[in-house]
Amino acid sequence: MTAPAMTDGFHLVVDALKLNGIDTIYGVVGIPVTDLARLAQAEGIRYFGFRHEQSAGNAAAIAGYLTQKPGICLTVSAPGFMNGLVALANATTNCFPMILISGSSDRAIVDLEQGDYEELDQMNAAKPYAKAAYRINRPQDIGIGIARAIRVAVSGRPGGVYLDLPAEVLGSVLDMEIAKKSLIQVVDPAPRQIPAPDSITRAIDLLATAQRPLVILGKGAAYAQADKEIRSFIEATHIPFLPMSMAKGLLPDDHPQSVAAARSYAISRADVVILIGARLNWLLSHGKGPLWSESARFVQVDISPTEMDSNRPISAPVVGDIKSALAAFNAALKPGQIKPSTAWLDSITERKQKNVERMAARLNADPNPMSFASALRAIRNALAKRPDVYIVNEGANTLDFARNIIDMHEPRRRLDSGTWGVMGIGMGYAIGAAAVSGQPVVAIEGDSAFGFCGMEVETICRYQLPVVTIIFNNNGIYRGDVSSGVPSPTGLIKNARYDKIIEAFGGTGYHVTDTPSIIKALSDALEAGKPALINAVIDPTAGTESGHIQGLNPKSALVV
Ligand code: ADP
Ligand code: TZD
Ligand code: MG
Repeated sequence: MTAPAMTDGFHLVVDALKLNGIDTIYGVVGIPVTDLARLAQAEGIRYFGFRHEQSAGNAAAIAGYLTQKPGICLTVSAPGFMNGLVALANATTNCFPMILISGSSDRAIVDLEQGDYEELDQMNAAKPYAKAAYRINRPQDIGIGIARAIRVAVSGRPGGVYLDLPAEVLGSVLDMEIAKKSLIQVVDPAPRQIPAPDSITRAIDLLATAQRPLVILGKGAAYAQADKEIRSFIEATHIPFLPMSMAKGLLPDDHPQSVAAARSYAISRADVVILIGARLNWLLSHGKGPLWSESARFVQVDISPTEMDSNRPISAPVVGDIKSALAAFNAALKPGQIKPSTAWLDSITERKQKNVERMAARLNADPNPMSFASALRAIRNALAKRPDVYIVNEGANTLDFARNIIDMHEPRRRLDSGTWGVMGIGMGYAIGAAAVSGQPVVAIEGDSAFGFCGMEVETICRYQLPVVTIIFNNNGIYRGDVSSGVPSPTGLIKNARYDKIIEAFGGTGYHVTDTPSIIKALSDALEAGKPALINAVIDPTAGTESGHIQGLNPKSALVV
């Protein structure tokens, strides 16, 4: 009698991922997952090896956002897991689907705290920061464990899932026939969630009473890939729209109905607001005064029922997925039923024009050293004919100015610090975006922000990804030190040559101090389609502390 064919945990994990259409893993290997990555690669899954798990996790999270499939991050136990956990928590906070898969040590030893190699109760550590955390304790449960992780990550409000794989399970051997039967192909992992018809009627009735309606598009709307439905609703109703940062480009920023250039004006005067995939969190001043009017009423379209009334009463909640909800709006709308007043549209146009003219003076100046605005105008000009380019953006002033100055023309092309305002997502997001799209990426980075993830420049060079990183080098967090002496808490080394970092790995570095050189460097780098880094020298006195959110920064009355 011949022995039955056998398989093991490593193979089963790879088989389960492949069966569910997972084609890419981002991670850092070591005990006990080295063979897992090796095997995945041998079996045709793309593997991107990083220098730090946080960046691998950020790449996985943004890949999830862009594809609606969970991005996979693979790490070793305890410290590797903890490094990845920040990215998992950030993904959950931003509603991005990802799965953090970490190897773990011997449970018998971990649970009695007997001091194993890389000992940590990872599943319980992950729980507060993830949408769900699971551990697979037997090889025959790998199929169901991965199926559950996928479904939880992408269904309903997307988020991060932690999946714990003990070393022992990975190495366990199993009869091939039993193993095959244990695998699960998830059917319809993110089912449509069709909103109740009466919730659509209620919302349309409310919008029909509005004189001064306003649409706010959030990154949930971008995630939903309902671009056509959203555009036709906005254009049919003529309601002015305001994109949140990552929703820029859902409709082009130069669309006549965009009120981005008159944001506070439109928000403070709107009488009925329809939120589409945007939360009334700090980024929208919680829907409260002084920015918002007391009397404004809200329609909110969101997949999460508990988002309603979280900060302000929602008069017309529409709970469902945005694609289905907007299709239902479009089907139910009668011509002319929703009609913003002419006075409202005219006053917005007038205000936009005024603001654009005021901004123009700042944008057209060409100071030496460069200001944030002048450098960004140069980047905007270099990108004018490249709507395909993904923009990654972090920093404080670098983030705030770039959000306003760099127009977006395509959906899901702007990726930034998001809901947490976190630093360090830049290189991970750039790698994830390049990996899933194959398109060029321009990462516009504050010099401090870049420092959180800068070593991933080696990863970019190793995989020869078309990523151009532009560092806004103002020698510091918000601003550089102008005096000599002990470095201040916000200061970074003066005149750093970040361009040399990429040269160490064979990429192209540019050191630029004026706007024509930025345009040339960026155009050349995009043309080459190869890893490049532009060190753009910015006036160290130009920034403001905390950028545009100074109001959130408590100041000691006693410190001079
Ligand atoms: P922004 O920061 O751009 O304002 P948020 O991250 O605050 O956006 O809000 C995104 C919202 O979108 C979340 O409340 C989330 O539940 C919701 N969401 C995500 N995907 C979908 C979807 N497919 N359909 C409906 N709502 C969604
Ligand atoms: N740590 C993390 C993980 N996230 C943060 N947001 C911060 C620290 C605090 N922080 C900000 O909020 S912005 C910022 C830090 C450190 C850096 C700003 O400096 P920068 O940008 O060089 O990136 P500018 O253009 O100089 O303002
Ligand atoms: Mg800086």
